[in-house]
Amino acid sequence: EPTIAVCPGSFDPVTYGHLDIIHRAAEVFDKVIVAVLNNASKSPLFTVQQRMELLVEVTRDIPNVEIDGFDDLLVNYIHKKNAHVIIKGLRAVSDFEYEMQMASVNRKLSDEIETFFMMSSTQYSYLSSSVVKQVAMFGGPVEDLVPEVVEKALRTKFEELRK
Ligand code: COD
Repeated sequence: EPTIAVCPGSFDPVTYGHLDIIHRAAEVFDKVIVAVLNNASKSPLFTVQQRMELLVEVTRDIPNVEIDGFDDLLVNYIHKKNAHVIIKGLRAVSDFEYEMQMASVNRKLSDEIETFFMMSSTQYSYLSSSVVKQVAMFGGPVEDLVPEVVEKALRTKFEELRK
């Protein structure tokens, strides 16, 4: 039976930090599903559709990666997908406490699901979607932080918002 791992997140938008984790997970697991949360409580910059489209473009070269959206408890979604593994990236000690809590709750909700943590590559350990949005909002350079399609999408989005 193939091992399916789910990489959940907001991906608003996808960064090189996310891509690094997705690439490395795809080396280890048979299939990686990148699952975009339709999160009503955060107010996202990009729609779920736009976030998924960007992910599709930047993962085109990885054959065992699939992009999907979800709007549910993560464990319910994972059961539906016949997966048993959650992949999370850890940037700094500051991520640890929150992720530990999430992993424990998810464990309580389902004892069939295992959370795997991957350390961020050092060059991306400071990188988050929020940082990217702040830099891009003021027209700063983001080419080292996100792929070109994402850079373009950010520029278009902030131009729209300024109108
Ligand atoms: N380097 C390495 N990893 C990174 C980097 C980086 N530079 N940047 C982000 N990551 C990792 C994050 O650590 C995370 O693992 C993933 O990439 C996604 O990050 P974000 O910021 O896009 O996503 P979040 O943190 O907003 O996603 C939160 C979830 C959607 C995972 C979470 O809210 C969730 O599971 N919600 C579903 C509801 C649920 O089941 N809740 C109950 C659980 S307690």
